[in-house]
Amino acid sequence: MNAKKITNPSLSSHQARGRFITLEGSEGAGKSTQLEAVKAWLEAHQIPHQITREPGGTPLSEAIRELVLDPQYQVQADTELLLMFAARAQHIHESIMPQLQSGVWVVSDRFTDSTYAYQGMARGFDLERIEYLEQWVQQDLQPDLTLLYDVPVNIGLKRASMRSASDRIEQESKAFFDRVRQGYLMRAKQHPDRVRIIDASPSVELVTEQTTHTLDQYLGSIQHVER
Ligand code: T5A
Repeated sequence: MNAKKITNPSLSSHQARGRFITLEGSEGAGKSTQLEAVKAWLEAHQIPHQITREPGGTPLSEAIRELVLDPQYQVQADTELLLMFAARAQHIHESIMPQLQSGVWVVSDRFTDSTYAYQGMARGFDLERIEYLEQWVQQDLQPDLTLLYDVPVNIGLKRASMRSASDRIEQESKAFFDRVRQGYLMRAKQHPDRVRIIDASPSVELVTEQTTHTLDQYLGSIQHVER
């Protein structure tokens, strides 16, 4: 499909002053755990920030999250994809863009790379459809930095199972999550300037070291450009 350029008036004057950082990875990769390390790093650098997540991040988007992850519903693939972008549209307009425009850094536990990995690669959705929705909902908005926590699927699923009851998507097969992992690695290959792969297999402490090192490098690179 040829994605037609769609004008979205509330995004057209996008001038992000804050930075947009996303954390990605398959189930149990340790994103939520590492979010604490990212928060501590931002606090240590006295950077004003907002921590958020997808699907979610606003009252309406959190309500959509409840619906889309609830195992009691049979959710069609189209419905799942559209709900992810519906939640995202609200999140961007109500929270992400206003924060970025006021100079606040926004850190999101998942964003559109999740859609490419889960709905695209794992469910088998035509990636051009996702690109179309992405362009519609996000216009020019892309993360400045993505930390991709990569872990073998069996380790991630074991960790996730120890944490809490499975949501609807967590009940998918190992083959599904193999495709999710490959989808993420493909995204990293396609966006080498933005996506940093972090080996999420070792202990929390070692993964945290990689996280803070990557953030230090990123800060160094933007300070160099701004100088
Ligand atoms: N989704 C989302 C889509 O399909 N499309 C989309 O567009 C979007 C945005 C969201 C679901 O929605 C899907 C993807 C997801 O299925 P979620 O809660 O954000 O759900 O995602 P989950 O991956 O389910 O979150 P998890 O909590 O399972 O994974 P995390 O956050 O990666 O892992 P975390 O930090 O909670 O850790 C899990 C357990 O492992 C331990 C932790 O203590 C915890 O018990 N752990 C470690 N143990 C050993 N060594 C380490 N290094 C560890 N790091 C963490």
